[in-house]
Amino acid sequence: MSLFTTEQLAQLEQQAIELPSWAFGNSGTRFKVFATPGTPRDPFEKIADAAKVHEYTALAPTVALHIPWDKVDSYDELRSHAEGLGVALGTINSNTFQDDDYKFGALTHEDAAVRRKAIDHHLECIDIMHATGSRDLKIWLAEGSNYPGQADLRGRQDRLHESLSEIYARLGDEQRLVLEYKFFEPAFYHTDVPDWGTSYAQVAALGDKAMVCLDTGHHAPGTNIEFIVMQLLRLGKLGSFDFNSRFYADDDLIVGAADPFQLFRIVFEVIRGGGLNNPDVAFMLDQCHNVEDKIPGQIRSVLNVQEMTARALLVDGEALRAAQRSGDVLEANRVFMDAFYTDVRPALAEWRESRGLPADPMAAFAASGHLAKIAEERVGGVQAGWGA
Ligand code: AOS
Ligand code: ZN
Ligand code: ZN
Repeated sequence: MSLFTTEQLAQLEQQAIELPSWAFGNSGTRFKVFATPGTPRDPFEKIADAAKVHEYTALAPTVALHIPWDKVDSYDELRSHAEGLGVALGTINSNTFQDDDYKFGALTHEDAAVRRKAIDHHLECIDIMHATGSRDLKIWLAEGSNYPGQADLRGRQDRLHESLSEIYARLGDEQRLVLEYKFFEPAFYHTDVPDWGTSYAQVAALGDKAMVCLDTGHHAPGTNIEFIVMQLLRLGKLGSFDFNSRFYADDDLIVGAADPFQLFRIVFEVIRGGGLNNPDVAFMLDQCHNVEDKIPGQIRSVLNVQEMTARALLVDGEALRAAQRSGDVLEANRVFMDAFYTDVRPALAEWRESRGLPADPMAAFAASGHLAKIAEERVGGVQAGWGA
């Protein structure tokens, strides 16, 4: 007897997680970036690596790009390259955090010329989205200030609205803007989009095609993230997740590694709020693999999301509601924890095999010798990094 019902298996089969192209490049801390042989040298190779993750798991059919890191001469060519490998191009991430001009802001800058440059960058991203067939433009802003008094907080919020309005007006009918929030870093006193409330206020003022992006690493320690997930779903404004895990700050570690229970609680609220396999809610990863191999790092990540989704699907909703209604605190908690403590791995392995996938994608990938093969093939050129 399978652990899962047919309906639960159907949910698991539909699950799709978007991979970030930058996860396949070399990354590190401000102290050192460790290079790995075989690291992609261009966006084409990053997509080939992402396609491997999908090949072994059937969980990652799309790849998010970052502009300018993934700029190419022909997006048609990049698109057919991806399609030829069985994946599609996904979210386009903008970048207004690397130019000297943006030292004091981009979309919020006091100087109209700098704002113009930042807005134009986003309009270029929308043009690229038409070529790549992407739906979402994801905006994360590195804007803020370090010292009290340094910036006019209110003026910046007003300019942000004006800039976003111009970008929003350029979106096609099927396109969306997702605005990510982050409570600190690179600025340390204030950030212009620090929390879900600010992101919500800004996107609500734009219209239906603007949504909030929730990066799990962008909250103060102790924040109840699943509550935010519930609220945004309730408001119809949860556009996407950037999944990763953290111990201290924005660590960008493998999702589910630091706190699998938190991931379980988040996915439970996603299911409760109708967000699972709902095209309006994109599941993306936003991670860096500093010391571990990148392709298996991504395989581990999507499997972690799948495992916690499988566990969350096992919560006995009726029993939970009955306990909640009758005020049976300990029974409600038992029902919830029973699902969390269920080891779904053997059942998932069996189910994968029944679909022609490897029972253990990590082991199958390791046995394929693919990492050694790309290390040998990808010589010459410059390895991609977080930022190139
Ligand atoms: C930055 O902290 C954000 O998480 C961004 O989503 C992302 O890491 C960056 O934009 C890479 O594209
Ligand atoms: Zn992010
Ligand atoms: Zn981040």
